[in-house]
Amino acid sequence: MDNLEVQKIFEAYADINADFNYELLTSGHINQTIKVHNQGKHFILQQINTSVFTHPDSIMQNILLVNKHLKKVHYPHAILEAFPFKNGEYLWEGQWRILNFITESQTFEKALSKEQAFAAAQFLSEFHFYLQNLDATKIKPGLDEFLNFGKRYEQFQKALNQSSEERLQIASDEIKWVNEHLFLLENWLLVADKMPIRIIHADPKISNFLFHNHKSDQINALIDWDTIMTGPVLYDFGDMIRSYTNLKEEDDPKVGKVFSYENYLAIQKGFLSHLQDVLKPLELKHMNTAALVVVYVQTIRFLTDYLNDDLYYHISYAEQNLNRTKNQIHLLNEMMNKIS
Ligand code: GN1
Ligand code: MG
Repeated sequence: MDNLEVQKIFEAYADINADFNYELLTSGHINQTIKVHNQGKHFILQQINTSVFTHPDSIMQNILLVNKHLKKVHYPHAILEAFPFKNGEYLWEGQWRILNFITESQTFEKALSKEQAFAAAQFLSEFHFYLQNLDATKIKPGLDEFLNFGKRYEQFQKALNQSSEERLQIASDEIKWVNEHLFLLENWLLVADKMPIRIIHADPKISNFLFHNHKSDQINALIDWDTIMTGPVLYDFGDMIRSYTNLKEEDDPKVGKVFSYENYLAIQKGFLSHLQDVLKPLELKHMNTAALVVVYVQTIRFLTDYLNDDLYYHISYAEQNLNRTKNQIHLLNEMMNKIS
């Protein structure tokens, strides 16, 4: 991505001033994100990875729909705004978009404290509370089979058949571990079909929360709405647990002191803060099952991608997907000692 290309795309949105400059933001694993400064203001210019998000139009429609609904119900926090290009379209060349940059914020890659974890879970809970009256049938499918966990396991099996001997050898311990813990997936599948279908965020990992730039346990906004879809709301709970209880970076392969049980309890409390009376008994009963399966599925996804020679997630070094796998396994091993 060179200077001229960024300028050319941004120019399709606005005239460029002398103060124009930009920087790449590198935390996401899928899309390419650029922070642009122009005419005294900041914007996000983002290239949607269309091999992952095969229906970018649907994603943009979902974002506009959720934005409109949250404004209508007076949601009290900053939200994602998408801006049209000069030609009136929300996507340029089918893949570039302009979003608002939410100022005075900072992001984290792992939680600092249980207070921070609680605040984030409360924030997500409130997000769901305000979304509950939005008609779920209006949400367009943007990502095929994202929540089909059985298929994730099939894709793992397929990768085992197609992978190089070398990677199969290097990852043999992790492959064995995944096969020995299939019961985590089976436990979830026993109840999954009975879960209410709601609108979910589907990617509430810590780096998708914008925290106040001076107060690390105050949240300005929940961003990255690309995965907004319909499904079990416990997926969001599970993914928060996955991200906010992990005391190490997502690709730290070291064993020991990975899982924070106090963060787990804080997230549970925060998640229920606005949803205690909204959730059905079946949902309340299976929070642990969901937390365990979401980490298990993420383990499978990282391992599958390693076996497939890193086709899906961006990597910055060769073993990163394997290290991500190891980290999820250590997290899950510690989680299983505390919850079941
Ligand atoms: C991906 O793109 P990003 O970094 O927000 C992935 C999530 C994973 C996450 C793991 C569309 O999210 O499902 O949980 O990485 N998004 C997609 O960090 O696959
Ligand atoms: Mg995402």
